[in-house]
Amino acid sequence: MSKDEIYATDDAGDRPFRFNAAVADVFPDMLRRSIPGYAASIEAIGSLAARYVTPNSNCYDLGCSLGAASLAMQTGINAAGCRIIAVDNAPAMVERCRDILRQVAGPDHPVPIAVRHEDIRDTVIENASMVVMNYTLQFLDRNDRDAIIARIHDGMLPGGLFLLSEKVVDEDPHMQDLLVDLHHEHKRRNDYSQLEISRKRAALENVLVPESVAVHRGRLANAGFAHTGVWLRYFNFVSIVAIKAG
Ligand code: GEK
Repeated sequence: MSKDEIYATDDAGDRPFRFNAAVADVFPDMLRRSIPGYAASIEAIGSLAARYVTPNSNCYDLGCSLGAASLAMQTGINAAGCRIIAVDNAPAMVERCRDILRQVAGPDHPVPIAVRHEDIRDTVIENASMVVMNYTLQFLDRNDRDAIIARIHDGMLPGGLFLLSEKVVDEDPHMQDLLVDLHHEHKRRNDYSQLEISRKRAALENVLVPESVAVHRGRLANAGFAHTGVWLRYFNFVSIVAIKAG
């Protein structure tokens, strides 16, 4: 696995963060060292796929990056006649995702994965028993978030499961400061320098726009999901499940 040194070099400057080839090359290392609880979210996606994916339905991985959530779903699914649609709008991610899936899953797997180079705001969601957005909604313009969550709900089958993982902001400023500080300490333990941490923070400003857990749960309820709940929280990194009425 190549090491993430994107913000270690002197010419890293103040450029906004982008999902380009340099990021795609070091992406697994970046996620492992930067998102507390990432491995747990991928593991749970497999377990939830085993429980919630129903025969002859579609599963979506929106903002698939290198396909980790799609592979977890593919491994977990027991139901027959399903397919996974993995979507990302970064060409470097889509290209590497296709390579990885060719190597890991092969073309003859009973649950095919189709990787689409597409903006998730244009993805038609239909006949879905499971939809995953693992740390992707946070990169969408805030004005676009209600509409995509409503479309996901409307394209799901009764009893279907939506998994939404996000970096969040705590409503209590004191807690927010503490959780940000603990996250930075976690990154330092994972071998990022103070300079890399502050450069990355500046680069993500206005690119990754977090909201509170209450805002996420309110949006899911407004879209029509019958049940919502946080199943994982590690500092300000949260994963929520939302279930459509059966
Ligand atoms: C994982 N889910 O490993 N349309 C399509 N893709 C988008 C859009 C958009 N509008 N905006 C951002 N992306 C993955 C990790 S990473 C999380 C997801 C992170 C894509 C973007 O190109 C990137 O690949 C992904 O969303 C977010 O479980 O980097 O913190």
